[in-house]
Amino acid sequence: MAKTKDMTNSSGQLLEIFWGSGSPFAWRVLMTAELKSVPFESRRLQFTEKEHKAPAYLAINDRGEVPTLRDGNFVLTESLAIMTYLDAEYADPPLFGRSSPATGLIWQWISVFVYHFDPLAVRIIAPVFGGVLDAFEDDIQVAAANLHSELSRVEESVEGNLWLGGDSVSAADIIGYCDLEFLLRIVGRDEVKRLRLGFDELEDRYPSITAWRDRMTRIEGYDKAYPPHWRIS
Ligand SMILES: N[C@@H](CCC(=O)N[C@@H](CS)C(=O)NCC(=O)O)C(=O)O
Repeated sequence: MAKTKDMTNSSGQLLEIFWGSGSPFAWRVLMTAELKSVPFESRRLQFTEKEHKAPAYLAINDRGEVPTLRDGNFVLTESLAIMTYLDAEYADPPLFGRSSPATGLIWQWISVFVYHFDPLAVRIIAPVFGGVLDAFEDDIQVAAANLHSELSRVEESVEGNLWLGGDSVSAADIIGYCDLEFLLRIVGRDEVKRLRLGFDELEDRYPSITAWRDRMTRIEGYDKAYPPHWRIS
């Protein structure tokens, strides 16, 4: 039976979500939990203090990555798995589709982001974090061009529908949105802007994506899940 919003687990505890600010993977999970009004204990880990590499955390996530969910004795890693677990435990609103076509479309879009968009985005993000932009500039330009092809597909989809999976917000929107916002934050840095990757003209180039991003900011729990340190810097 799906849980109602005020239920605790069999040990009488709220489930816990371990996360770090700015992680798109953790953000997906927090957005899912907030959208569903899941009662949970927030366990924020400070990356700067290496709290995600502390022995107590490695005991539940031996990769030392966020997010992790703990529900009583049950521990789950991997953001997609956690989103699926939350959807199964807290049915309302369903984020993986109300019909077979909707479920299929949602997974199609999740796959597009996981298998196509994200690997391209990493080809830009990793050199930025590594401080090796110049050495990778040619590859960054190729990755950016391919990312624009992916964004054109998203544009076409949200031109006809409000949401990627159809007529209600779904896991595909959450995953796509968090991944896109993370990329836009990185390509918005001055040192990346000078490469002219074409993300500055987002609103003109992708008006339907712009409207979709705006819709995303109005979903239930959006503000609570927003990465807190992004509000400051
Ligand atoms: N496949 C994992 C990826 C999680 C992940 O890479 N998290 C990053 C933050 S964005 C992390 O914790 N990195 C810390 C590290 O690897 O040291 C998921 O979907 O949850």
